[in-house]
Amino acid sequence: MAQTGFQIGEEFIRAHNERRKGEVQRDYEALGERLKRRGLAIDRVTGEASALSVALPSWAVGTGGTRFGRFPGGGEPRSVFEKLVDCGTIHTLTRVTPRVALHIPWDRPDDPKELAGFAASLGIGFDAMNSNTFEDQKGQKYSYKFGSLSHTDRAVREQAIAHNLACVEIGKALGSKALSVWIGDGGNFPGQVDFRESLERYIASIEAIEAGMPRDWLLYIEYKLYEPAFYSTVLNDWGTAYYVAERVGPRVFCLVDLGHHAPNVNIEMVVARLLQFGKLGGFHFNDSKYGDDDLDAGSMKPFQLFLVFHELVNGALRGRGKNPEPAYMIDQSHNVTDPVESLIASVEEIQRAYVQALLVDREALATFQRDNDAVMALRTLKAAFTTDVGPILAMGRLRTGGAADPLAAFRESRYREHKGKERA
Ligand SMILES: [Mn+2]
Repeated sequence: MAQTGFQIGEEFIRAHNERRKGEVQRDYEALGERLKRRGLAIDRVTGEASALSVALPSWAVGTGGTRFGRFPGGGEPRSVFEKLVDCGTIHTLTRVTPRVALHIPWDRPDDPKELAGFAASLGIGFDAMNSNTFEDQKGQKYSYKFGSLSHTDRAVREQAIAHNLACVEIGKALGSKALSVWIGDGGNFPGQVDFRESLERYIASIEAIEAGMPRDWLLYIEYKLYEPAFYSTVLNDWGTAYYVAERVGPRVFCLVDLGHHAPNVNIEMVVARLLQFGKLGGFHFNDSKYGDDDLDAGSMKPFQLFLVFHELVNGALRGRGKNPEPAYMIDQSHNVTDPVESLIASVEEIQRAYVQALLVDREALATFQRDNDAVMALRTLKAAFTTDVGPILAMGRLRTGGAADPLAAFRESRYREHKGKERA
């Protein structure tokens, strides 16, 4: 069995919490008073906040990079086991990240059963499997230079389908129940790709993958506007993804990556539409200024994140319909920060937006919408968005055994310093 090395222990967290408990309690009571005046029971909100679950991507605990370089810090994970240790640490501190999404082949385990056992010893499990046919792997027969699932050559498509089914096989041993597929297929120049034929080939490949999955698995298809194909992308937007999901069948759902849209696209409306049509599978959270920047969730557009959760809460209140429980996952690239710190901060931002969305006075909002009172409708949303829900998040962690201030606890523990020595 692999070694965990240094870990942040219960005793350490208890001491950290002991120093902050009084302050958290006072802030919590004050906020509870304010929410009570708005007809909200704070303990119920705190319970819902603690029930949120966000999956961590195995690839994000290492330093990312751009095509201009990568600047790793010390103590980075060197294996999938060490990546799980870092993910387990984030769960230990935040208590809302019990699952890891594995990327194959970057984190292909030699022995999936052994990896599953190691994860269980850390108190975590596995989320969706993520396939990769957007780059060539050592020893593969055909190149994906001109596409994978939509390639013009049947042999290339079959190789890409086989890779996805291999991911499913690994996932079965790990206890995963879903496969996420994103492809880079598309064209860089006008005329390069036949739009219609390439989409038909992609759909046929998705049908083959879906047919090869166990009955209780879900298939998430992730669309993206552009990059690496800079002129046209085969699965480019939510409408196309919706069409594919609808055509292939009831186990196929659309995955919304916040960074995969043109600037200023109304993503919260995309979310509402997919929920309405019963085809929203889940999310990849991140944030961006210009394109698919993969910055930390909530760092650029926290109001947008809140509006997305507002629609998700609306959807849940209206009844899920054909939509599964949405799969929340972070998909970020940490280039200048400690990846664990960025992930802790992102988890907190995601949870914050969710809790703020729970505070919306939906009855008042419905009245203002009926009366066409735009000013008061916006004000109703802003009243929730501007509420400092920090005490709810902190109290939720105190009650579930996490750290009152997970980022501060991480630094106090000198985790990275320890790992720098272990992972020399
Ligand atoms: Mn993504």
